[in-house]
Amino acid sequence: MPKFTPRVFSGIQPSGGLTLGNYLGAIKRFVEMQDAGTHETVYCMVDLHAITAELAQPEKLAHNTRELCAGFIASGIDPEKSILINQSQVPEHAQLAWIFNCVARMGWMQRMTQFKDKAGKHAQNASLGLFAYPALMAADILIYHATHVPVGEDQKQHLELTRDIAIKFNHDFGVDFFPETEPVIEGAATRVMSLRDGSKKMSKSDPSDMSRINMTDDADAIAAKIRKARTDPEPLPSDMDGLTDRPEARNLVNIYAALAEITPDAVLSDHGGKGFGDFKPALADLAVARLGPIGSEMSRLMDDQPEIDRILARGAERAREITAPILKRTYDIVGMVG
Ligand code: AQP
Repeated sequence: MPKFTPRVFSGIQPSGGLTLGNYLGAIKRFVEMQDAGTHETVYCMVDLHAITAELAQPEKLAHNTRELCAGFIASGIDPEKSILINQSQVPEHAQLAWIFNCVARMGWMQRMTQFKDKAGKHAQNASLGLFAYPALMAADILIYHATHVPVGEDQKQHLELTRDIAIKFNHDFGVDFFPETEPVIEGAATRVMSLRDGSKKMSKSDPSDMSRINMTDDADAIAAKIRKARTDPEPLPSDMDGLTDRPEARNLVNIYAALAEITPDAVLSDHGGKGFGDFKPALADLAVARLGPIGSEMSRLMDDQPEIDRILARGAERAREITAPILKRTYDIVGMVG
């Protein structure tokens, strides 16, 4: 008998509209892991994380949280099969995070590249929450004793920190209480790049809307963004080795592969030798066929916000059946009376 129930946890910030990067790097994998039926699955809108970058925007946060919930469901997350929650409705996440703030070392946190990227040159002005973000993320995962976390490649370092926190806690208290969670970083699109700059990740918060495909974009917007995506003048090669120094071309091939559920090499065996004048329309057709129905379902779900709120309230109730006892045991281990 394994010590820990096979359980998947992952989350997405309601810090803007969902992008194709979030979909291919995260949500599509969430659905596959849910449907595989091998693990319990818990998926989360991490609103406490979203406020680390931008706080005083209450209407926007509430809208983004409900829209993200609609995006999860429209993409195939079934709130009966998976536990679907909004982070702040399950208070044990933040309660465990405080303990982990006292486990994690300053030196560990200072090495986090996402903080450096997001705080940029203005680190002194960044919120304390942005600095502590990875400790809250560790709590999100470990409050479920999650064994697996599907994420995009950018989250690899945070997953390593989660393991370090679990190991230190277990070691310091002489227990075997938190699991060493495994990241699941798989597929052709674990790092979808900006359509305007092949060296930058596609991101919700990029100031240029042309850099990303939003899951709510209509067919014309998707086609226009792909048509205008930055590329080079060379035709596509016949294998992936030919894309080594061509990040923008490689990005479009990877996106095609992930959407078509084939390998990048299979894309090149069909399209090798073609220029972007031929390849981009084929990619646009595929993207519209795959994403269009999700976008329409999202807007249909958004018309019934009370139903979204009911789904989240029910998800929080189910989640707390797992998180409350784990927090209680953590408090007992730490020596908190009560
Ligand atoms: N471009 C991407 N390619 C592959 N996976 C991606 N993810 C995000 N962007 C890409 C994955 O989506 C999940 C949720 O990410 P998040 O919203 O929690 O935070 P993020 O990684 O910071 O995403 P964004 O879009 O860049 O948000 P902002 O702009 O607010 O910072 C994670 O599993 C992530 O790997």
